[in-house]
Amino acid sequence: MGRKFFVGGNWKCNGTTEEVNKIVSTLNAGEVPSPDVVEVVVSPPFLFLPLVKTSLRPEFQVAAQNCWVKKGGAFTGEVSAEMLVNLSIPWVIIGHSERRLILKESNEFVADKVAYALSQGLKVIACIGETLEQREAGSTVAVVAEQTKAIAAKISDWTNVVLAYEPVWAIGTGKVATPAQAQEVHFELRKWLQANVSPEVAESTRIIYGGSVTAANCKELAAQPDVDGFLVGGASLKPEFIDIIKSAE
Ligand code: G2H
Repeated sequence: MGRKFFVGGNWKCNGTTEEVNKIVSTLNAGEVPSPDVVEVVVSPPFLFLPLVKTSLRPEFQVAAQNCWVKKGGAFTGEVSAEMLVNLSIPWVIIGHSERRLILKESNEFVADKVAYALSQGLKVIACIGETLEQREAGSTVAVVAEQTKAIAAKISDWTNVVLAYEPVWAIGTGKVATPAQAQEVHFELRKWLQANVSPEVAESTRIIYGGSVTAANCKELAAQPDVDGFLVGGASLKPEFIDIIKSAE
């Protein structure tokens, strides 16, 4: 079976109730391909998750942008995987580079979060990607392989994992990876999964691209054989997100 195209919208730390309602209205009115063709998941800040979940068209799903690394308890300011499950939030983004770099989340910590979230029944969008310095040093593939290896060491079932390749130098900068650059890394990641996990997991796991994806550049990226969708930041707050969803066709 082919890999179903996946489009995620990462709203990051943006939005007021009014703005959230406006984005949801735009999404609800948008003409998009059928859910057989594309899986759409939007990720508002925690506070807006219940509002978005209840007001969003039913074929679109929601994701949290993070969750705690283990069972909830005395961890001030954190939100546990159990709480997300309790509120029927099916997806969570883990290991976004903004958390890896600003909040110093290590490969191991991210991998522990992925494993714990999966163990609780959540589906995970696991983010990986190299910095500009690492790319310029020629270590892109080694860096993303190391990040993937940390996750692979802690999970055995990849069914509920989407891998998001997000080069840090392309995030929110307007400097999108070229289709060839994205394809090269996605191809290498699939090869890594084939050699180190299994050919089945390599074949079935969706590897999506994130980093300055827009309506203007998504078509060419989507045409790459190993690009199975997108994780969209800035453009997911705008009506052009509908056009990005349409790139699935
Ligand atoms: C990468 C992406 C969404 P943007 O972080 O995860 O953001 O599309 O704004 O570069």
